[in-house]
Amino acid sequence: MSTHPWYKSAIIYQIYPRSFQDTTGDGIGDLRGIINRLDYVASLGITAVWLNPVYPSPNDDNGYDVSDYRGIMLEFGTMADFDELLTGLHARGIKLVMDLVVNHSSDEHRWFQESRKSRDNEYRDYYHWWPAEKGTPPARFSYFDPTGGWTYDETTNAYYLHYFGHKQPDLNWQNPKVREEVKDVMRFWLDKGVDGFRMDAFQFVGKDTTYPELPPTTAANAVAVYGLRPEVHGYLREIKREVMDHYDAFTVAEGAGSTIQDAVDLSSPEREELNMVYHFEIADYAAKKERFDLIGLKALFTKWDQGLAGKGWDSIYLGNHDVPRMVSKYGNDSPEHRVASAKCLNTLLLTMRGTTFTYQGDELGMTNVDWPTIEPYRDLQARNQYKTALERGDDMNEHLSFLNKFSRDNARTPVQWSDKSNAGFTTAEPWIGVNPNYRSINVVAQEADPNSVLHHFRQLTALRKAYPVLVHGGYEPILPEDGRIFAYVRTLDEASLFVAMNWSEETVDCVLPELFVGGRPLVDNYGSANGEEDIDSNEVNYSSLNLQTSSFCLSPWQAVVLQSSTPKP
Ligand code: TEU
Repeated sequence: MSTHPWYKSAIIYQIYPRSFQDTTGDGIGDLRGIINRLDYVASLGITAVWLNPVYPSPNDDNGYDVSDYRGIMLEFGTMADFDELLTGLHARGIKLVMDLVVNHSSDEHRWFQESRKSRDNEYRDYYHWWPAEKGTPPARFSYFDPTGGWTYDETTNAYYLHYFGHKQPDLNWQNPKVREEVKDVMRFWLDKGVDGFRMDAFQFVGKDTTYPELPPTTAANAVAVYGLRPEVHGYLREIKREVMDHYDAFTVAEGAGSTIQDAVDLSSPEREELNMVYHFEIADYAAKKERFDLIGLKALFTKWDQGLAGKGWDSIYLGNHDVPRMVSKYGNDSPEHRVASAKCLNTLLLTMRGTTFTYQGDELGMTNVDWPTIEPYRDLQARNQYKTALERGDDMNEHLSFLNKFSRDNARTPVQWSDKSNAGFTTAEPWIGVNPNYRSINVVAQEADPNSVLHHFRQLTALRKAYPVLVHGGYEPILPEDGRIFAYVRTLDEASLFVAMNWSEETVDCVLPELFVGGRPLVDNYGSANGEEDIDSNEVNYSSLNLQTSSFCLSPWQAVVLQSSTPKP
């Protein structure tokens, strides 16, 4: 009997409902769409779903601007649909993690509508206000508003603070009433039976309400300057004690502060704050470089693993709704290498220590888009960045190729279900364009192909469930200075697995640690899986692997998981 809490071994699948499946013919995904696809979701072998926000919202930031924390967005359906979804997931043994967006609300939330009415309104202190007679407020950065983090509001002649868009005013967490409201919202969903929360942008909830001058801030240093003020730890402990301790549910905060110590403080069990962190260092690392460097990337994985080992708990992810498609960013999305490299990246995700998160479509190897103009972009961040670049007089072709690589919309194109019109996502005009490669990259095609990214993904989830060493075991990097091979040994008691991946387009030789000479491959992305996901009865053709000597050969983007020659006791 494992003494580990369930969320550590959870295999989480992230659903961005707007782009998952439309059933009402309005071009927008909905809860019924997810309900209709539950058998597919379960077939992936995942054990939990993280649902991006489904609450009522004017959708300035696609649901990250919540106008009612206890409702369901009209386009997505009704509370009855939500209840049916939750029941359907639980019936399949799948947990549900909600997105909790409480650093800010929408400016259309009743609290803000009240707050802006007058300076003595009972909701005034739910938000951060700066009276205009004090002059211009001290500069604050906004992720989405190029004019800055304060917006002037005429009604009361004052500015309100927003670290994100101007329709996303930041809540004032120093006000105990705000914290009570949030705890009540959490209880509302927990009482319905949800199994956890992903707490959006939570590291930013603490603010110094004397509003001092702060160092100049950009996206690059916003976390260091604004993130994780000391009081945030207290807020988290309050939530844990007063809410989470009364349910079998977990919390993960988006963001992990700036240092490993921050992450340890947030996620170590003794401190009673969060159950795990979700840091940005790996996602941000590759975002900055034209072609990232594998040695650096491996060093980051090692740093985080070793920093949290035995102390805290990490999330493992390469994709989400805020970053480009993983196969385009870390792999190689050309027709020749897409399949192998997507499988390779999934091998990493499902063999690292931590709780693993897969973003919808990554189980298919969906890719970035390639849009020639700004018109198809929907994300307010992309549109604002474009406007700013235009005003600055930047080379707009260059800027568009930047957006093609890095925009959040890359991840938000609809899930590619089939080669039918609009990829089977909708019968109407989709809210955001479908990636034209849906004709070849889609679920129907991959179900029929035993060598697809999809079938390989299922092999990996089965593997992770069968080998707890992959979740809990120690991690020892092999060949850390090699620029093409990403390899490590995972060890737990007597169990030992060797993961070796070739992150390049060349054939390379890889060392085979002694323990694995004569060992057995459990998964190989070059082997034929025959559509069979049961690891033990899997008849895989591993003829390409010779494991009899102290080195072996890996083909381009080949990724294998090997079991040691000494059998597990
Ligand atoms: O993202 C917030 C967020 O913190 C990121 O912008 C982060 O700061 C950046 O990637 C650091 O490099 C969350 C949601 O995931 C996003 O979709 C929302 O737009 C945003 O919060 C506002 O709610």
